[in-house]
Amino acid sequence: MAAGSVPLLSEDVVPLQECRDLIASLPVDHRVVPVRQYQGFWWPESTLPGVIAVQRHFKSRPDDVFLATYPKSGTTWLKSLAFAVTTRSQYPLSDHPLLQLNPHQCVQSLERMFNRGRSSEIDALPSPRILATHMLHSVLPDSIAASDCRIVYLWRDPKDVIVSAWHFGEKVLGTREYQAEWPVDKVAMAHCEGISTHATIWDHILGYWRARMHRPEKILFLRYEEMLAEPAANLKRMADFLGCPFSPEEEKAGMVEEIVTLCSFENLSGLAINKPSSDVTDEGTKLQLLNNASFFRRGERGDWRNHMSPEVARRMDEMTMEKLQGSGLSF
Ligand code: PAP
Repeated sequence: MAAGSVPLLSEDVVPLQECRDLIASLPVDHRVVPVRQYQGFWWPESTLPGVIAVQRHFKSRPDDVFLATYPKSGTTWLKSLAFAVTTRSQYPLSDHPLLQLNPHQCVQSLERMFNRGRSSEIDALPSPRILATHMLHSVLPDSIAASDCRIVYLWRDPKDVIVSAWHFGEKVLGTREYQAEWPVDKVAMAHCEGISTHATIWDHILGYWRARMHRPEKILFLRYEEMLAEPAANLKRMADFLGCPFSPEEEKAGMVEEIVTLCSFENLSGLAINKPSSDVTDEGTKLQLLNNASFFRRGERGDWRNHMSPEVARRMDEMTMEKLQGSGLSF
């Protein structure tokens, strides 16, 4: 599937008029892309039909696994690792689907599939399903939030998230005017004031963190920077959590390191499937459709230093500390 090759919304998922009327009635902000306020948070208008459709129609299964992230926190990487680790008995690593497909084709994004009228493909997936979501914990349907499903939550230094999203925004909007009008510092400061296209990073993290308090055995927290530093140890944590721990024989045979290498930025970003292809504009949203290469840029920690002023970086760090204070989550 080429990302964005399907219609944005189909009437068989959400009665289109009903959804349109609801969305049209929500507060709107047009400063960057149209965003609407829904259930206490701002959402890109183009993603909202999918979110509402998930809330109304998605039925989880007890053995579902959700990969939850704030956008640009390492979703692509998490998808590849979770897919590789859970399917390792099915595919030899030398001839693996991840060598032919982008990770977003291996693990579907829940609200994106609903947005595109492709929810039946989610229903058709065999159990146990692995699905990804950017939805805040507080807006997940009860069928996920109050269920026994496992959730892997990956978070990342908010400064790097902002920078990654800023580069991505330029690709999606297809214009350099965006970068000129919204330099990184301005985006970051707006984020500190709660102005963002996807709620704030802190609200997102804390929602899942608080949910984890109630069912720690069902929600695993991973950090992008820790995964970069110790990929094998974190992969093993994930495998244990997902109920498919590496056996001593697998460890001895080097399976953990092989999966780490398969899913590494260097390997995935160098594959033909993840190389840039020609950009196309989506008819519905007039935004650039994403090509697979859009999900690979630098894959490092600390790139904020190249884009954010020290003052703004300090402000972001203060916000992170203030927001996380007392939560038990440290940065
Ligand atoms: P999404 O939420 O839109 O799916 P997501 O994958 O979370 O995007 O974010 C992309 C970031 O992950 C990019 O970070 P950067 O802009 O700071 O470089 C991308 O480079 C990084 N990334 C993608 N794949 C990997 C990987 N295999 N290892 C480490 N980082 C990765």
